[in-house]
Amino acid sequence: MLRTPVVLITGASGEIGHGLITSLSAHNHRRIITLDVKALEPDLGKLVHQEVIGSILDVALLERILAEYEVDLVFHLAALLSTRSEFTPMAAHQVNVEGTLHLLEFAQRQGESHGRPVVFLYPSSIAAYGLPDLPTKDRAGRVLEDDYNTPSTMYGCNKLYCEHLGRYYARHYKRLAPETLAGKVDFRAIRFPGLISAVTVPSGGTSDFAPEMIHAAAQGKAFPCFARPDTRIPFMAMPDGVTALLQLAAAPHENLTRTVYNIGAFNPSAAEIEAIVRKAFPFAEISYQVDVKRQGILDSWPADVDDSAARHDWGFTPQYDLDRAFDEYLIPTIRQRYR
Ligand code: AKB
Repeated sequence: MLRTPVVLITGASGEIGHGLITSLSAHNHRRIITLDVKALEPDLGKLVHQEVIGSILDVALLERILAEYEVDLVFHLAALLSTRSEFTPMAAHQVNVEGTLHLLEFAQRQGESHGRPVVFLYPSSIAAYGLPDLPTKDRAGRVLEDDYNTPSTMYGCNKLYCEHLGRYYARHYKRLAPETLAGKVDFRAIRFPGLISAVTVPSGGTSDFAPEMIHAAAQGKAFPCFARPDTRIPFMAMPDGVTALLQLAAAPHENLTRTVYNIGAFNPSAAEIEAIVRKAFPFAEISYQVDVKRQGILDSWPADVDDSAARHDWGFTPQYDLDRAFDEYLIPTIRQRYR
């Protein structure tokens, strides 16, 4: 029996999945299979060929997908984010590391069975960095991919290790076997900054203070911000994040000089975000109730990233700078949403 070629999206009901499914179904001819423990919103569910409800840790389920479909593109989005992972480090390791290992092995087996490399897109994070203190963060400025790779969160450790696992599968898998088995997984990772979506609200992350502030203001809810006003990390509008994943997936393999790429768009402080939000929603009730422990995580993340490799190798160019992101995407869409 001929298997059908498809794209597989894990963690599809999360924030990135939302935009990715919409974009993929509009522009890509492959059928979409999703795998998530949570059901998709009904409107999104209509855009996919099959919605599999289940866990990436369920090997039997992955076997069934392997038997039925010819997967040649994977977006492995399933993960527990940084704040959530600090409360449940064992669960984080299971989902973020063991889950990724299962998916890499699944992609390897797919590649071996249909004879073409499986392009494997992995959203890593600025959490893979760990700056030891604020003076170092100030001095470091725009960090390169290989600098400060000493994360201080479970999530960051998980992401950094999975970047290495992906590189291992792509370049060195079973290197002592008589035949060459590496290269069946074409692993490509993006270190995402905090993503801000106008249509979904994040949960379990530490960069969440920014999207939470905007969504709370639009709903007329008071927002006690858990980050200090001078907190500065990189952010990006969700449509640019989704476009970046699709662009990297489509990039010719020979153009890629690395397996992991930084991407950035803007990096306002919490106070600068507050000022923009207040301009749009003058009655916003924003105060600061700093959570010293979560702040410690934010302080360990870089203030900005150097994304010249992504710009050079696969033409990454964000469409939304800070002003455009707020004026043309976030504020109008969010206003509409809570009308
Ligand atoms: C988080 O805050 O955990 C995520 C991330 C920066 O990866 N949004």
